[in-house]
Amino acid sequence: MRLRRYHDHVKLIYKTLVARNTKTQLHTRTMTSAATINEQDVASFHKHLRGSTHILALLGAGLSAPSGLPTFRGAGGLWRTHDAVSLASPEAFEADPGLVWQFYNYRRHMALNVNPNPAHYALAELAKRMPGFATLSQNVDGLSPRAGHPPEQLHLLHGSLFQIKCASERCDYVETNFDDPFCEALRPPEGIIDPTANSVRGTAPDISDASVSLPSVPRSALPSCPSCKSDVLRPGVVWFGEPLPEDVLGAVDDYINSAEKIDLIMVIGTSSKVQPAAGYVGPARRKGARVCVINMDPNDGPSGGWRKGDWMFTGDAAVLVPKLLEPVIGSLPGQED
Ligand code: BV8
Ligand code: ZN
Repeated sequence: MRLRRYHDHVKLIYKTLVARNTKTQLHTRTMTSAATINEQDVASFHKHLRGSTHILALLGAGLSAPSGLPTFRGAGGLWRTHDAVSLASPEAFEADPGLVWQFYNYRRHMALNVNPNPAHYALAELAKRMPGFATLSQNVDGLSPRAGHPPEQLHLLHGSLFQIKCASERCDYVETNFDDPFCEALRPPEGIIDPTANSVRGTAPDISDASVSLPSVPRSALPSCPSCKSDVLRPGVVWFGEPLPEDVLGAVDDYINSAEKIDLIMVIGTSSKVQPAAGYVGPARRKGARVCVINMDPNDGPSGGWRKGDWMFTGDAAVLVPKLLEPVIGSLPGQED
């Protein structure tokens, strides 16, 4: 029952997100940096890709950075005076659910006001053309679904900003929700800068900046669960210290255990610091996979370290992923040379 409800919700998220996105065409990236890549490495990678049937991709916040979303590391790691990781915990929600909701309401608003980038589309295209391809995403921003990534080949390891559930562990209420703001109590006060408005993007401080005053939101002002009515609603994401969704873990294990061999795992835009997500490189290697890391920072290697035959492509995922997958997906619309 719970599993079917979960899948119904995921499907609903997809339909809504894809519908939302067909409106806006692929648009030029906001941030690109010429990637200094070695053409020989690209050639050897392309040769291996052409011979591959079973591929995994492990995604992190760096994949969505070119769309304009902050990562967890660096500047994005701090929301007001709070370290994002500390806000993403049951303890923080217990202590101040209003503050944690302001944090997630802000991230929902940001995610709803940016678009997938060519890397999201390239991975979605690979999934459509290669049944043996599956994506393990740590991202909760909904951009892979909006890029039309087939849901059965996309495993959201850490949930989604657009899934809402009851905060009580005894209640299995879940809903799909794109309201922005999530509720009236979270509507930014008048005169507060909207960080997604083109006119101000990145120019004026917004509520993620502690210098902008933000009224506190009492627990009583937060929507309560329409099912058990005994607790408030919370974001449907996996917080630190919480287990990953059983059905998602099950689906990923099924993929790995049923694959006779795995040819390749692409580790894209992640610092590989969070477990168990980063650790999937291990079982993939044990199934024969070669590892390809795509990251802006050459120091952010795969969990478990480098092995002979691994590829490291340093640069912007939005530039590199379409280029590296070209032999299978061709060039994306608007990317033709
Ligand atoms: C659990 C959802 C157990 C919420 C997230 C083993 C060892 C040590 C610690 C642990 C361990 N096992 C478990 C732990 C504890 C913990 C953990 O891993 N802690 C870390 C900090 C050490 N793990 C957990 O708590 C997990 N749960 O273990 O439960 C359990 C079992 C049974 C019963 C009870 C409990 C749950 C972890 C999930 C937490 N939720 N997100 C939210 O989003 O708010 S994690 C969140 O942070 C993201 O989802 C992601 O996973 C992580 C951020 O990492 P990245 O995505 O990699 O982003 P980051 O900013 O770090 O890096 C960006 C990268 O992109 C950089 O490399 C940068 O160079 C690159 N980049 C930037 N721009 C570009 C680019 N690359 C290419 N192109 C660009 N343009
Ligand atoms: Zn409930």
